[in-house]
Amino acid sequence: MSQDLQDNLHEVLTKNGFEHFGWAALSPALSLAHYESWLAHGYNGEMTYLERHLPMKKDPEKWLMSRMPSKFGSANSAIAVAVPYKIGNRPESLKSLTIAKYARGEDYHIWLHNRLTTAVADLKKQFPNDEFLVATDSQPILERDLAYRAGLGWFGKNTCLIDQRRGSLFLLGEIVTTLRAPIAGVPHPDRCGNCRRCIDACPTQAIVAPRVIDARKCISYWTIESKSVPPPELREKFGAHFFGCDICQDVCPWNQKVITSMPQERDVTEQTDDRANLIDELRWVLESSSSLLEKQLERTPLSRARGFGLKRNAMIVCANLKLTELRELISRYVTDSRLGELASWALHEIDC
Ligand code: B12
Ligand code: SF4
Ligand code: SF4
Repeated sequence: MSQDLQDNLHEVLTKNGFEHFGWAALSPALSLAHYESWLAHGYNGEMTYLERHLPMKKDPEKWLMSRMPSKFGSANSAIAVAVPYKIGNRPESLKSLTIAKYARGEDYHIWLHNRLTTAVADLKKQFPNDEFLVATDSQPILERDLAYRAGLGWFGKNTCLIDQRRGSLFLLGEIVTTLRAPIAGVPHPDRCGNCRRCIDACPTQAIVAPRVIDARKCISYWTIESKSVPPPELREKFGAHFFGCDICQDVCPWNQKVITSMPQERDVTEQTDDRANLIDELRWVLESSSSLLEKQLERTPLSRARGFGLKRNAMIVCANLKLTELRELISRYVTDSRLGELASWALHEIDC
């Protein structure tokens, strides 16, 4: 890549607020075998779209030919970006619930996508004969693999991509392009060493081996992705978690400085004086119709769980924190075809 090209790209990306980025060829992914074995074990649970994505992840160039105009040639590389979470601006209605840090504001599928799209508009001015496609968890790309090869971090034992200075509390995005990028990033060495804090701290033992998560045991999966109800033996391990989980990142030594510099939010448990607010918020979730919840939480990551998932999550928190104040409200769900069993379990947990 010529120095001019590199300088131009650098200028456009920094102007658009990116400061942690790198280049990688689209393929070959280094961890495809790991991904295939993960799917073969069934660790993806209900996320069957990850099985459908396998052929596209194996051969991204071929698949991208159908997504990008071929008059510019074929896409062969990508700019990978890592962007810190945007914390704050929680929905007014949900100030006290335990929500993963990445989800405490506007949905990154919107704000990060928009920021990348603006950068692409600038790139297009500088490189009118090339094509660019924006992705952030929106295309069948092995994002951690691409970012690793672009030199943005190493694969932690919690599977997250970690950077020595920035930790892992960041999101990944890509600009796939027809621009030739012969200089790939330099992959980070593994800096986990003998540490296993994340593995030991996971309340559900979802990290079944270093760098392998069984999503079917993971709180993040159950509270965000799943369309079902978790098995009873897992529920009590969710504690106060309402949406997502950060435990295996919060305990990571590489995140300690980053966490201290973030706006501090108290996680609400039964010990805090925020209990009344927490109860009000859970009451709002359980009382509102699914369509109202989805409308009110539109443009936030929480909308992904839909009304069903939010009510499911609320009942588990109520049970784990023994919120007797919400007993009557939960009992209304006992005859619900999807949530009935969970409601009965929650009532039992609250009473015992
Ligand atoms: C499915 C998914 C999940 C699932 C499964 C996660 C998992 N670890 O398997 C669930 C719902 C549990 C989940 C949870 C979370 N997710 Co998620 N998730 C995804 C998604 C859509 C696909 C990931 C995937 O393919 N998983 C399958 C496994 C096999 O792959 P993997 O987890 O990426 O792990 C790779 C490496 O570990 C590597 N690897 C492992 N061992 C080895 C060894 C060698 C030698 C090599 C070379 C590679 C290697 O191979 C794997 C495949 O590339 C990506 C977006 C995307 N399109 O990639 C986001 C993504 C991974 N998630 C993200 C986030 C933020 C989260 C949460 C933090 C959200 C939260 N707070 O609740 C948690 C973190 C939990 C965790 N510790 O991973 C970010 C991660 C950013 C980062 N710094 O790494 C991503 C990249 C989304 C984004 N665009 O920013 N997620
Ligand atoms: S996100 Fe939570 S439940 Fe999932 S592996 Fe990490 S600590 Fe375990
Ligand atoms: S907690 Fe330790 S083992 Fe886990 S990702 Fe961080 S450094 Fe690696």
